[in-house]
Amino acid sequence: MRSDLDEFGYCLMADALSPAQVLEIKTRLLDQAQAEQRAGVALRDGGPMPWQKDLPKAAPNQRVMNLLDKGQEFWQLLLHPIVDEIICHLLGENVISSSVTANITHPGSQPMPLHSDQGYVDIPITNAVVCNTMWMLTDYTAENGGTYLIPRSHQRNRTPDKPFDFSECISLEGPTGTACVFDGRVWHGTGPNTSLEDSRVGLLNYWCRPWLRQQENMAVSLSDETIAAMPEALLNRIGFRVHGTLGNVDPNPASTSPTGLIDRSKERIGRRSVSEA
Ligand SMILES: O=C(O)CCC(=O)C(=O)O
Repeated sequence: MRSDLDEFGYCLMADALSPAQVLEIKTRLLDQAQAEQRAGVALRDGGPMPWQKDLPKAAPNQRVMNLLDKGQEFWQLLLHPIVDEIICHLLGENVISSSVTANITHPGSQPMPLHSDQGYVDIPITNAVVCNTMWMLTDYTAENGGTYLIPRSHQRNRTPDKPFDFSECISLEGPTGTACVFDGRVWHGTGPNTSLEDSRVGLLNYWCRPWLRQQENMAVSLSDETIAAMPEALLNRIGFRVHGTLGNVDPNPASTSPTGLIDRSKERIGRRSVSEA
């Protein structure tokens, strides 16, 4: 897997999740997705571009954000052996989670423009600073929205100049339970779902080097209850750790443990409360 990732910019792991893990994670995800639909806050995606006026306007896909706060079922993905073995190989041992989200494609969706997941890095982009793990919670096929990806495009050192030219793309395919890790420089995007009734359920673990700003603002997006319940190994992986001089809270040892882990519950020494002021 490591040599595939280096050479092709992506690698696949069969049976990365057991059927029981898939069931547990997918059940919680689909419940959440339905609840967001009922509440009228579902995040829709996969519609046509503004200039594609001849296509149906609907955006059939659904994104579900901020999953770490929406169920403990998702936590295991950040502690999976793939992190130490593959993600750390690419981004170093102090890698942190940038976001945990889902992308569910439904029939009739359009392809996402091709992009690199580190398009915000100045050109030429010579090193990976992020990567993604796509967890396939259903079978992935070329018809149901299997991710479009251009093998070896991580070596091009730039972002796509023709984001709607899919001629070099392969479709990521694999049975339920497969994981795909892809380098942040690889050109890719959600494939179109041309099937009649086959939805594709994918969960994305976006990872970054520990000095890069995370996609999700974990310190704000996670509830106090979630943070209090998370094991230390998980807090380590979501950025609740000082890295060099970055991500600091206060050099005062009251707020960081001897291992450098930030403990929000510890008293801030010398703090005057707002009500006292
Ligand atoms: O869901 C997919 O197949 C890919 C999603 C993607 O490329 C993205 O969210 O940036």
